Amino acid sequence: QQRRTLIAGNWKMNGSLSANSALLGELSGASIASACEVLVCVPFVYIPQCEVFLAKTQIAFGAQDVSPHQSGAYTGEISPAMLADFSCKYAIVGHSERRAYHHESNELVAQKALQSLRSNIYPIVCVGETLEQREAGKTNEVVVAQLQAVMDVLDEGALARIVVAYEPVWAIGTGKTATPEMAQDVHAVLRKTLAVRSDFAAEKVRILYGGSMKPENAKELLAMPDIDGGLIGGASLKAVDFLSIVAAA
Ligand code: 3PY
Repeated sequence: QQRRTLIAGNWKMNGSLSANSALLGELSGASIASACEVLVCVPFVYIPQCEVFLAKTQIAFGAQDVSPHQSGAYTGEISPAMLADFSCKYAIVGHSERRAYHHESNELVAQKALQSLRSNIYPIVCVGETLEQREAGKTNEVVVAQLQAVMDVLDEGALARIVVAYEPVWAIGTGKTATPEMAQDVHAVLRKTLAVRSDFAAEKVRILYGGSMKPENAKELLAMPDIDGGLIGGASLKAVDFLSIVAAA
């Protein structure tokens, strides 16, 4: 398996200029194994701060959302081309908080992924089921539909450049984590879905686990064959915690 592990922090709507400089300072001072790619996804307004702070480090930075359009009359939106202007490398799309609070559909998320790739921003496509859907036995159906919508708008080459993040909604910010086996089962389904379209993409695409990944559970989750990294919420705000997840990778 040649997929490089990706440990991505999702800061969500947290941070300040001074808190970020302390956190980014600690992260950039740490020694990180080259086998692991480290990324922080920060609120839009702090992207220029990351560009300055992380310029000479191995740590990449990204956004937590992006517009599905490249420019025009879309008040309040930030386009992929604008992110690229600041050397931003990734954008999270379709996080469950955006799907829930901003009513983002699978099709909208797919457009965001497509437009991101056009500006060479790698989209981290989040998929995941709610507790109700899991209990109804619909987990696979839900995540496959979420991924399929993205696959429908991308050609094979573009598909191979996305990152997928499986985040069970019931495990986000609740402290509950899927067991490594539960997560692996869904990751395997996602990889199989990619393979129906392209074996090349299925081999290339990294599938991250997200949802209360922390230092205590990172190692066993990351040991699973189809778990290629993590999308880390709360634990990415503390340098010691985030770095100990990086060390587990
Ligand atoms: C979490 O771990 O809470 C996340 O939502 C990461 O994106």
